Amino acid sequence: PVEIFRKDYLAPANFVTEVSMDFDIEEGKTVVKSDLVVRKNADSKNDKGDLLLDGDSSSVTLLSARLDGGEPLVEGVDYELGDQSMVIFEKALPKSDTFTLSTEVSIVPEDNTQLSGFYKSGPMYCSQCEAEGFRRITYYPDRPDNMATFKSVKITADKAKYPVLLSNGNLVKPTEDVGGGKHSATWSDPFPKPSYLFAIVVGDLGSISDSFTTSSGRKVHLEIFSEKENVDKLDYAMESLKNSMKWDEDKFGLEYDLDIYNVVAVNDFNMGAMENKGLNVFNTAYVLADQKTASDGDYERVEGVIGHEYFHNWTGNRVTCRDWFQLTLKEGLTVFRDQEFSGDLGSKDVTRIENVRGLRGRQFAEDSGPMSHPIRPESYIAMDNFYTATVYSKGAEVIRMYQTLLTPKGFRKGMDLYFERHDGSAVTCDDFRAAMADANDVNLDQFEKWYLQNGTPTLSYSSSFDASTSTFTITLSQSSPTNPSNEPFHIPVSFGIIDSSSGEELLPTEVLELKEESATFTFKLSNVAGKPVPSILRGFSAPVKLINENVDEATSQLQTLAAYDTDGFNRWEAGQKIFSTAIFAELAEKCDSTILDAVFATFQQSLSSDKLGDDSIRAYNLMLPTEGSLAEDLETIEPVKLREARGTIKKLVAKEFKPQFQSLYEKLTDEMKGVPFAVDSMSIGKRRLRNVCLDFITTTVNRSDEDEVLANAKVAHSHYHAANTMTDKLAAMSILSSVYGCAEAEALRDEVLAHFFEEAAGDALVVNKWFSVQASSTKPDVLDDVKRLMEHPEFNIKNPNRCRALVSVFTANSAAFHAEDGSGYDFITNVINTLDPLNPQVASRMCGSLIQHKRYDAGRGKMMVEKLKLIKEFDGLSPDSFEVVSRGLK
Ligand code: B3K
Ligand code: ZN
Repeated sequence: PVEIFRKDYLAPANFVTEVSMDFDIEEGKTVVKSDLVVRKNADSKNDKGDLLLDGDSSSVTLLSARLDGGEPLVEGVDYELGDQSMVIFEKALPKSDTFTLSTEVSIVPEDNTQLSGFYKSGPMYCSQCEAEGFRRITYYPDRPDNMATFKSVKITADKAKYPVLLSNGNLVKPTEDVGGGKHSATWSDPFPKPSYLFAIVVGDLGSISDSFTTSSGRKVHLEIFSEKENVDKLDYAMESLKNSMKWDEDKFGLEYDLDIYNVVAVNDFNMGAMENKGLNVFNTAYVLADQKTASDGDYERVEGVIGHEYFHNWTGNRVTCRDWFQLTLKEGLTVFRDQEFSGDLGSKDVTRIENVRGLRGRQFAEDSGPMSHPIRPESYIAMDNFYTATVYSKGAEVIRMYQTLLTPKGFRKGMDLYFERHDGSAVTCDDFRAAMADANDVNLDQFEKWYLQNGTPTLSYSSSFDASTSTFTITLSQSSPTNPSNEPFHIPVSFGIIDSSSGEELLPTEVLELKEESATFTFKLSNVAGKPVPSILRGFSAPVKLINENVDEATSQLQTLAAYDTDGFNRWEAGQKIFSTAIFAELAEKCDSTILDAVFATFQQSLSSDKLGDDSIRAYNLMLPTEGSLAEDLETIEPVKLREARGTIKKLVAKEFKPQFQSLYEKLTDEMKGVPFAVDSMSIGKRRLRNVCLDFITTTVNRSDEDEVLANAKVAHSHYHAANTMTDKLAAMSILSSVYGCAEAEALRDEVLAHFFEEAAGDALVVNKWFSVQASSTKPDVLDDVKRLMEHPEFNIKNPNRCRALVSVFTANSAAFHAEDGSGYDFITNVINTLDPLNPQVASRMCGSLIQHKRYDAGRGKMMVEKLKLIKEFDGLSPDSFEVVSRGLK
């Protein structure tokens, strides 16, 4: 495997500027003809003028190649073929500055299990080209800085089996019969694009359509396709699409540019969705939604991902990346845009809390392990490994910091300048930063450190108040414990001050800029009644870990913030910190009444007052931090002990507040009675809060008390059967899936699982949930269940959604996956052995479950390393898995 470095970027010696393609699809063989107009690049610093084309020889068979319509080129004389390339020698190229290369290749989409390139998914064919899949369709300079106009894409296929023929852009020649039971259609995309945005879809599909009139009055035809039986689940996606189009006009003045916007839902897909120009392809999980099959979380994801792919039309497609190292240029920015969109349509605070929970759960872990990389990586072997939480989520935080530093107005100015300068080109993260700096006339040189350095910085603070002069002093310091050689970052710290006794805000939010290792800021305060308490990093203004050096006061300060902070995010955050302090104390067997009292007081407050935010916020305030985010603050992770410690605190809370949870549960049940199903913030909030109550009500305090186990199972069982939403069903079923130790309760569990499966009636997304719920059970024998489920007729390792629903969900079930006997590690190693030859992209993600070995105790660490070594020796291991495993062994 070859490692590619950012510093080695060279513009190509030749560009393809115009493309005409012809796909002739037959069962078992698709022939692809391409005419590529090539222009020599006069500015190239390449010393050789050879025409370099990428092509994956394991997928593409070259049938012929000609230049300017001449005789077929001869291998070894005019060109050479490598494993991954075709090089046409400079001496064979015409002398003119532009010429045409015509190639004919064949591919077998039916055999493509990698789901990269052109492949078959059930009754349809579809493509996935990002990052480097186009080279599995034909020979081409498959790099994002080669932008070409795909002038004509002709598709021919069996008419009866594949009535729908789609590609990017506009339909220029509608479907017509061509004889032999076949028909064809021709598409043309007027906007130059890199090959990774190319798409083709062929199938027997149903659709819904609508239209959107842009702010300048152009009517755009919108159509969303899926397999026919799912057409009734497309309405929410369509609504979300129209909302996205409107939002981008209002917020950024960005209008859609083609006459058609097509979206296709595909069952076999490696990731979430793909922003191909005018023809988005989506994993069904992010498009289909209806009351019966989708949870509130699913609806949120549909809205978010539909928005995300739509927003790429400007941030990604109109302005794209010069090379793959710049991926965060489009991904970080587009995630930021979809987060803002979701926040504007729903609740800002809730969206922020959810995004930060996600960042901490996944990105912080990535950044502290062997896959840690800057948001703009310096090297890669398999680019697909770098579609990471760091590039996406931390990348979005970096974009958010520009906005925090420059204000939303200044950020908008920067965006405008970015498009003014770069529309239609392939650029770098430095170009983006320069646009932000120039539009606002500020210096953002130091800000580049966020692109250059990896690891999560620590931000510590200490504060004091001099009552005699009413002066508040705060000192901020930064360091990078995982990367001590890091130089200081430019960190925006949103900051305010709350009075501990009046609860009043003594200082409204200000943005402090920390550029040095350490800096001190002072504030004159007035009307101070109690102690001024600093509220730091409001809205989570930077992706750092925050540490309060005033240890003695920490808990009381957090209590003030949990009760009075005007910043919704920090109010939630304060509660979370109180809860983690208690859980860590319990883990160290040092949990005392001071911290427990603080935990109880925080719960009491959230339970008794509905003034601290809407029901969703209340729900989040009543949730303990996840095992994943707790693990991030531990030197050595002992997953079983961590689960126990968290469980202990949860039981104490459950016991203390059972009546309150019960009455809140009942109150919400009454309020929801007879109200028609809706997915607005209010309805979602009520369901979320009620299910948090359910979770505490059914928390078994004494496991050996069979009566208690049974009583709790009965509560969950009735909740399940009374439920009329997927959210409620899932909440109850998850609780039941962890029930054991009482035969009668187990019978209720099994009945619900069987009922759910039957009711799913084969609906793939619902069946995925059925697998996931069982894989995340806390039952001691969960691995046996998972192994049994691997043999279930509905399990299919080749379908990424199904595979992740069972296997990846199990690896995230930390205490079970990291079982002391190493059984979880054995299991995943076997899965990787089977999966890697079929689908390296999905397999390499699974290798990720073994690479954090340094974070675990010695016994576990050793076993994980052994497995990594074993995998590295697998015959024909993919470059994807090789890269992750090698990093894991470094
Ligand atoms: N750009 C695609 C991701 C492609 C992943 C390739 N392995 C989806 C997105 O971020 O919108
Ligand atoms: Zn994206």
